Amino acid sequence: MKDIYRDRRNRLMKSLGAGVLVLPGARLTTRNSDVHHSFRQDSDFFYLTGFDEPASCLILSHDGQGKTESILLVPPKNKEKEIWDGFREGAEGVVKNYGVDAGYSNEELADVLFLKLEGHKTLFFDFDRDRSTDKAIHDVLLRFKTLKRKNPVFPRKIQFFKDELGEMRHCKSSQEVELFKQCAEVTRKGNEAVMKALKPGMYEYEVEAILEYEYKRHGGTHGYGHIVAGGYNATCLHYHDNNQKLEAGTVLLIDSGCELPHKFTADVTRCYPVDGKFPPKIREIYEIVLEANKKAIAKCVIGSSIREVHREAQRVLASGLVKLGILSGDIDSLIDNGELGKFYMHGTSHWLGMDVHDVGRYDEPDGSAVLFREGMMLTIEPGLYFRKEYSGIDTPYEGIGIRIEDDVLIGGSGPVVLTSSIPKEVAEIEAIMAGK
Ligand SMILES: [Mn+2]
Repeated sequence: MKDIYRDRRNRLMKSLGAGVLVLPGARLTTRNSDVHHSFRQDSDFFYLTGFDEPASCLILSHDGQGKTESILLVPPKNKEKEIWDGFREGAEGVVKNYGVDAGYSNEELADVLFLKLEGHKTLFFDFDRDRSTDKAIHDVLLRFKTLKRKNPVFPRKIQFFKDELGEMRHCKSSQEVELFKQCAEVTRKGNEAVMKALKPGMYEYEVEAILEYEYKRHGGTHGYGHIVAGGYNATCLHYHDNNQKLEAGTVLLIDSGCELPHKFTADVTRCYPVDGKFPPKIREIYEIVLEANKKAIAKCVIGSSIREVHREAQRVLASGLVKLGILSGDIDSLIDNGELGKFYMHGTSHWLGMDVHDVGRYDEPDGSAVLFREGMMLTIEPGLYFRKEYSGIDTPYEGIGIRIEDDVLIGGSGPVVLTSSIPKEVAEIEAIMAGK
């Protein structure tokens, strides 16, 4: 893996050109009192380093002739701190084990910045990632500016690099796709365990515990908060209370994905009947959403776009609502005039990778849609949500919320559904839940 990270750093600097780049990692954040939230490294930082300790900083430089240098500033070795909080690589460890050219203590940031920025005309830096690094950059530039000696060469130009890095992360290599498949497989195991355990009277948090148990015992965790929404709760798009009892005759919506230590995460939504059999009214809605899911997936080909995919999903959903007699009129008009939006109020897709809502642009500078290229990964997640409070329309489907979400790779010869092993056909789900 060392070589992968080094290669990414070199590619980034070669695409940016001459200059020096500063990228802080994530810090621990307080949960309460002196307790911290569990640490999650910043995805950009991890993508370039593979390094998982908090309060670290990466400095990359490129001399414009093709020579690059990588430096990591990390928590210093400290016997007492390590007794309490665990092992630290320290400045020497990161050179040895993470393939950077030099390591320093993060306490030396001000001086290392002064040393490493000198001689460079361009600083690649995104403000607002980390307040104290913002201040360190401000202070070091001020230090150069007020230097007594004549004309020191220091960066007088600051260039944001988030877009260039985002472009790199956007198209996944075949190796990255393989890593992602591991997330999809553990997520499948979580879903399978839920299907086997689900029964009326269980609580949403028990289902959440099953998912987390499967992810944890495979070395992972959740890539975002589990949405475990029984019955009516599924009409809340990002429901997260996960504390209600599951009733027979309802459906449980699970939107959850496993993140593994390489930081890729799956993002999958499935709906399971609590008592093992889809009630007819819910099934009518389920089949419409499933058709939208499949037809939208079919549009995931090179040269298409998230806009086209979304339109396709919207058309299927609007047609379905017309057939059920809930909406009436021309399909495209129902989409454009917001009628469909009363029941389908979110997008169909987002990019997917090391962040569940991954980096990558959605629009070109001229306002046109970014077209699919090989290696892009996205979600397909159409849904329908019936809540009079939102729609102002009485329907026989009040309280039903269905979403079916898969993770799709834009392949050279068509869409590759990376989560295809997680059942979504009604018959298949019912058979598994019946123990067949
Ligand atoms: Mn999603």
